[in-house]
Amino acid sequence: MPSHFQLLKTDTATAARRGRLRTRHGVIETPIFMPVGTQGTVKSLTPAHLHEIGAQIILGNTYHLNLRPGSELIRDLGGLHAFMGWNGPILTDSGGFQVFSLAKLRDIREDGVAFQSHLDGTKLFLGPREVMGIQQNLGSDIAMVIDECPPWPCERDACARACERSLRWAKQCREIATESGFLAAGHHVFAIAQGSTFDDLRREAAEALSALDFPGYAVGGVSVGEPEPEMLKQVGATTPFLPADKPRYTMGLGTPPQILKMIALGVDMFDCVLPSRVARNGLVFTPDGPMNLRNERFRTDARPISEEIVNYTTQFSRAYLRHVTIAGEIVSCTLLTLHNLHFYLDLVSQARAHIEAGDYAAWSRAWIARYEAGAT
Ligand code: PRF
Repeated sequence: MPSHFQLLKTDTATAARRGRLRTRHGVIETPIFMPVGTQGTVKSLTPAHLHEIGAQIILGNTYHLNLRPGSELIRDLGGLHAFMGWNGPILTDSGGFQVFSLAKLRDIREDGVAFQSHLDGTKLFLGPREVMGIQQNLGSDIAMVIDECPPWPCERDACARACERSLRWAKQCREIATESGFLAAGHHVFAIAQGSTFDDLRREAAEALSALDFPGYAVGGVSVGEPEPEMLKQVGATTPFLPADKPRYTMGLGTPPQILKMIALGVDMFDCVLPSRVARNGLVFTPDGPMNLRNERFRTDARPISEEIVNYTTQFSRAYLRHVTIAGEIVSCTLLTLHNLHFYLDLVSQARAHIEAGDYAAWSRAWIARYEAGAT
């Protein structure tokens, strides 16, 4: 059993796990949701808010932070933790995925991806050496390898080539992190298993990466446009072939029910822009489904968002929250983001308690049924 990850309990009815992951900036209780702070800030919140809602780890992004303000600048100012005033753990994505979704004129080569910045068109290149160097400059507690995420749908041949390239890049990232002392200093590097909708390619990727003995593993290439049953199938085709004693992370998802379903498949870590992004549009989560506060029916509603959930935002009436949202007041983003991220963190905290209690399957089934019955 590796010392950085401890499996405290494995559910008997599902593949859900309760674990504990040690990092240079503290311990993470899993399953966990990680708020997204792409640009060195979780949009509209301060680190004090993040502590208040119980965030244990947040995400940063190599692609964005390297373009602006630059990873050397962040390194020279003490690393990302000091730069942004967050002293808890930080996971950074490697940037490859963001090149595919954001950059102009990208060119995948055998040694990495050449692209033009979406900000000013500057020509740049990211390969294993570059992404590990940037994440080392940032001081990431968990650095991700560079991978190629095939689009959905994807031809089998193209997917197999993307998997081969991703495996090669993962090996190189691990070697670089070993040579530079990054791994020995207690930073973790997670590999990413691709394979799109092809079960055998997913299994091959998971097994080949497992043999390389990474501190943790991600399931990549899911939630890229495929329907939910397909997404669950892909995760289910990957997790059984990852080492049981290492943390597992599905990148970039999902809705509250999807998170509970992924936990049942043995996933320990999640990140998604959904709760923070929709908050900036007036949408809040409740145990009875999402609620759009812009709706006219909340104009005079004196009740809080939810009677069952207590956080800073639930002291305000729906009528007030609707008013500041419709008026375009900045505080709406802060209050609604705080609520939504607290909702996600509270959900995974309940999941942890139910895995410990041994009733995760029944609890999550009932939770999802109520959420879906209320969703309009
Ligand atoms: N790879 C990386 N980052 C990601 C993804 C991926 O496949 C996804 C896809 N769900 C989101 N973010 N490196």
